[in-house]
Amino acid sequence: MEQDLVLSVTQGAVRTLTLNRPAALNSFTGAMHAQLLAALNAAADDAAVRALIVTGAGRGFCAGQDLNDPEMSTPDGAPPDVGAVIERHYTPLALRMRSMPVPVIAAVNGVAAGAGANFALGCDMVVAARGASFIQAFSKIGLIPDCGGTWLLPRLLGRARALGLAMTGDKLPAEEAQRLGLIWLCVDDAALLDSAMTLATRLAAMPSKALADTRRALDSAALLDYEGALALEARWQRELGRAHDYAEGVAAFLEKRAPVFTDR
Ligand code: T3D
Repeated sequence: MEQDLVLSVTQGAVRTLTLNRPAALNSFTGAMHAQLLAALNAAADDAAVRALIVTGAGRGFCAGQDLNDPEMSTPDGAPPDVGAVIERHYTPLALRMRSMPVPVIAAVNGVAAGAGANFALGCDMVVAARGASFIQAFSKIGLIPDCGGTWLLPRLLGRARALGLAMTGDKLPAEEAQRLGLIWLCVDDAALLDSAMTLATRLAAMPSKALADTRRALDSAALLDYEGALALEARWQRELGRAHDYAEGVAAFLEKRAPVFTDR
């Protein structure tokens, strides 16, 4: 029987996905990747889901690639094709996270190492427990940051801190991660899931399409010059301005009532 390596629970408009291989700190196997991608696709396709939380079971968030996964062994003991593993699993995962039609919050409950750290940092907002930490573990096993790390880290931290963390592979405690601007919020361990749920519930009531487009616009503008970004803003505002949520937002403001957003 297939194990539930990713648990899915929906409360109102918020879906929570929990990585569920606690004995190995929720490290990624091919099977867990497949279940995670399926769960993300299902959340993206379900119009009733308006915000997503990802977290980990047990004491860890995710320790990156499972270094014992049979997928990494070759019959003749030759070196594995790590690039193929990245292309098969991590690239689709990172792209899926970046194209979710709803905001995604990482609730980092414990250590997030290697691709597990960058999976968390690729979410829209990261809330971490005080006891959690982030480790760019790659350099310790002769690899470079992956799962979007080379792109995310310098943008979030600046080159000096990104290189320092990636080269040393040092553990960055959650409190320090918040201070450096790597994550949104660090909270007491016991408050983690409630804090993530409060934030997710708030975002779920907001205009999903505008939030997803905000992510896409910020990422796109990072690759443009100033004029290009201004042109992008005008083009996308034109499109959003024709949609239901803008009309609803303005009407609700003028009528002094709460808006009901439905676009996705
Ligand atoms: O295939 C490729 O390599 C390509 C893809 C690369 C992407 C990557 O993510 S590369 C980076 C891979 N991850 C790591 O190198 C992290 C390895 N883990 C650690 O360094 C430590 O476990 C942590 C610092 C994350 C946590 O340390 P600690 O002391 O809190 O826990 P622990 O005792 O080391 O781990 C608890 C158990 O989880 C332990 O199993 P055991 O002895 O109780 O049976 C440990 O072996 C297991 N575990 C932790 N990380 C992994 C793992 N098992 C398999 N793969 C892991 N990555």
